[in-house]
Order: sequence, then C-alpha cells, then structure tokens
Amino acid sequence: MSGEQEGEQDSAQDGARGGARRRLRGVIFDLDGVLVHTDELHFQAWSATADRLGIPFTRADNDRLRGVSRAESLDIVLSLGGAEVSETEKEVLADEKNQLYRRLLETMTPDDVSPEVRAALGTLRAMGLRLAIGSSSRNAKVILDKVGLRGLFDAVSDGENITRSKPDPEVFLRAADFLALSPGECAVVEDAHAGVDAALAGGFACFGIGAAATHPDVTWRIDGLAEVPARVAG
Ligand code: B16
Ligand code: MG
Repeated sequence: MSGEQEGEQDSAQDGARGGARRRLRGVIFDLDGVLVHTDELHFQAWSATADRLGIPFTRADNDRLRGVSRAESLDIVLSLGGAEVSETEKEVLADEKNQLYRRLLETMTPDDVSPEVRAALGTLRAMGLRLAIGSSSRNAKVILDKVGLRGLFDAVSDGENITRSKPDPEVFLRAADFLALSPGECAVVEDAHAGVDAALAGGFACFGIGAAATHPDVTWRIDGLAEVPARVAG
C-alpha cells in the first residue's frame, strides 16, 4: 500500500475530513485555552465585571466567550443580565475588564506553559513546519512575551490585525498569509467552537481540543498537543 493510500485509510478510520490527504507545511495555534490557560484569567476578570453589574456569571457562561472578541464578549455578559448600557459605558466596561485582565496577566511566567506544549512546538519546528499564532486577543503578543513563547513562532496574527473576529476566518487567513502558505497547507489548533467554525470556513483542517473536541465537524479530536506532530506527519 502506498503512503498516500495509507493516509487515506487513516483518514477514513479517524473520520477526519480531508485533513490526512493534505501535505501540511504550517500549523496555526489559537492562544487562549490551547497554549496557555488565560481562559481562566478571562473568567476571573469577566466575573468581577459581571459581579459589579449584579449579573450572575458561571464557567459555562465563560465557555461562550472562547475565541470571541472583547466587545462581543461584553455583549454576551450584558445579555446574561438583560442589561442595556450605552456605547460609551460599554467602552468603559470593556476597558475596566481589560485592565483587570492585564493585571492578572502580570503574574504569568514561562512556567505557565506545560512541558507537553513546549515539546510539541519544538518537535513541529524540528520537522520544518512553519508555526503561527491565530488569536482573537489584542493581548496576544504581551502573553507570548510573558511566557517566553514568542520566539518559537514565525508569525503572529491576532486581534490587532483583524476587523472581524472568529467565527470569521480572517485571523487564520492572515496567519497563513504571514507564513506565505495557503489554507490547504496549514492546520489550525483550536479550543473554541467559534474557532473551529472559523478554521473550516477558511478552508483549513482543524484540531479540536477541550471544548472544541465536541464540534461535530472538527477534522481531528485530540486530548493534548502531543498528538499534533504525529498527525501532521501523516
Ligand atoms: P482580549 P483566542 C480570545 O483568544 C479569547 O478566547 C476570548 O475569550 C477573548 O475574548 C478574545 O481572545 C479577546 O481577548 O480581550 O485579550 O483582546 O482564544 O482567540 O486566543
Ligand atoms: Mg481559544
């Protein structure tokens, strides 16, 4: 059996949609919830904002904010309490939440990146893959610097270079552009349903981890990043 036929059989066995037939040359990583657990810090900051507004806010509610922009996240939080506020007040609230979040980010160090994540990134680089970040966050570069990951990536596409956040594919399409690769040559790694939708809409194969592993159309479901290099190698 040829290598290509083996790949097709793997694809059928795994229920992967088209991913195993591609020759992947790049991997685009979501940041919050995939490489670092800033999703917990977002939860703490949004909880404080919701508390101040008298709006109950749970971890399940926080899951709805994964991959969604700061402004859209605020709209979701306000809708939980049926609160209506002016656009000016929204700007104040979003800024307050971000200031609190930035204070929480100050506590981050390279120890906040797990050995599994570092090993997977190192293996992919050693395999010659080009690596990029595809994050909705406007704080992505600050986070990457705090945890010492920035130097491992060839490109960063984040909330600073997009006009539409996930589920729109813009952030991943820009990341592929930065890597000088086509979407068909890249796989995305995501923890959010909105992120999986964005990847698939852009024509990317997509790994789903955590909450994203329950997405019905995700290309590969994984329990940890250690599974990524073997899949990419086909
Ligand atoms: P910021 P990702 C996303 O990052 C987060 O998942 C989402 O919860 C957050 O609202 C969004 O970034 C914007 O973040 O307020 O820092 O600009 O998962 O796309 O890496
Ligand atoms: Mg995420």
